[in-house]
Amino acid sequence: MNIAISGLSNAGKTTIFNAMTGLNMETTIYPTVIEVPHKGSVKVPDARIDWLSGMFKPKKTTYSTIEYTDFVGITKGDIAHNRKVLDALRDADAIVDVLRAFDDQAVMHPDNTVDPIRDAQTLEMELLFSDLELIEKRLTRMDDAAKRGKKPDDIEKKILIKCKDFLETERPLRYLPLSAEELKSIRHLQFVSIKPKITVINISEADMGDKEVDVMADAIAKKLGYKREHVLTLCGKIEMEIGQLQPEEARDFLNALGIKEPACNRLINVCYEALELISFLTVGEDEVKSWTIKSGSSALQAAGKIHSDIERGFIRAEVVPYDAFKTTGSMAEARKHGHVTLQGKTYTVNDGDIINFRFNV
Ligand SMILES: Nc1nc2c(ncn2[C@@H]2O[C@H](COP(=O)(O)OP(=O)(O)OP(=O)(O)O)[C@@H](O)[C@H]2O)c(=O)[nH]1
Ligand SMILES: [Mg+2]
Repeated sequence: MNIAISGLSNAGKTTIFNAMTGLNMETTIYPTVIEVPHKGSVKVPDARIDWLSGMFKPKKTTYSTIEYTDFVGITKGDIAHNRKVLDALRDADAIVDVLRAFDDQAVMHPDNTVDPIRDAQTLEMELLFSDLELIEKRLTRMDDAAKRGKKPDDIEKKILIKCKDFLETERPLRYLPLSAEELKSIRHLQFVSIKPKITVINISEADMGDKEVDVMADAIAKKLGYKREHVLTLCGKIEMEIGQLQPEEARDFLNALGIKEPACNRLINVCYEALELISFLTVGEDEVKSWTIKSGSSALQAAGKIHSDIERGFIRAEVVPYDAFKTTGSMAEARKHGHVTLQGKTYTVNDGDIINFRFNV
């Protein structure tokens, strides 16, 4: 899973990237110039994998991973610059907008004042403009080709016009209902406003724990039409410090500040929720591993995630829910208590299912 961190310059993107990854990229009080985006991978913490690993003592324990990308800021009205910035996040599964809400005279704001709602609107509009530009170019190219005698792809053209009309009402494509077929026919264009969006409000150290912060998050969610759960508040500066600490020290620091959970974990949870992802688990003496799949996936799709051979030769999936397994303590006991079931290809996988695939190639 690839998550792109986006925002205006100096919003705290790199600070938050560091907080999420534990890396230590340079943060500056002026807009940064980098040619290549920062990338960093982190493992997705999963207490179930911790426990299963302790139990099976496998040679290898593998957690799911998330890759974060951090690049330069989006600039209001600068289509050419934004094209470059947005091209770097075309592969991302979701966009995290960082909105500046912290006060610091020393850190310049591209629009001079701190106003997270305005900035959220700016960022959304720049995504719309970028997608509109892409559609217009594509339509012109199709018309030119038609003039040269090439038969236009009427289906694609119709969907492009539908998207264009929607964008012109100033709404991002993620809210346009499209059929699976329509989505497939425009996938190659890699629209940016179609990607799920998560918002991080970067607050001042002094505002941590302040009720006003929740009021601000409510207002942003309402104004932009975001799900409230997809709007997080955190103090980038403090979270970055936490990210640099050893786990033990981090825990003491979090306790002292009254922070229940570090923002890196909170953001991962929101990403899973926003992208409708779940995990299934495989266990054994060799490896205990977590696999990330779309919620609603079938056993056959889960098998394909592991290997195309397992998908092709699928016979049955032996499934035991993690909680049931944990209470019984062993596969034999789980079986005895009837927690292990045999499922076919169309079984809908649940979060936390421990699956053993029987297959034949
Ligand atoms: N006080 C305070 N300062 C912060 C916070 N987050 C970031 N900053 C400061 O704001 C400045 C900009 O932070 P960066 O993380 O470099 O911002 P950016 O969005 O990556 O900026 P560009 O890459 O230049 O677009 C730095 O001096 C940070 O230390 C915060 O939560 N509180
Ligand atoms: Mg930066």
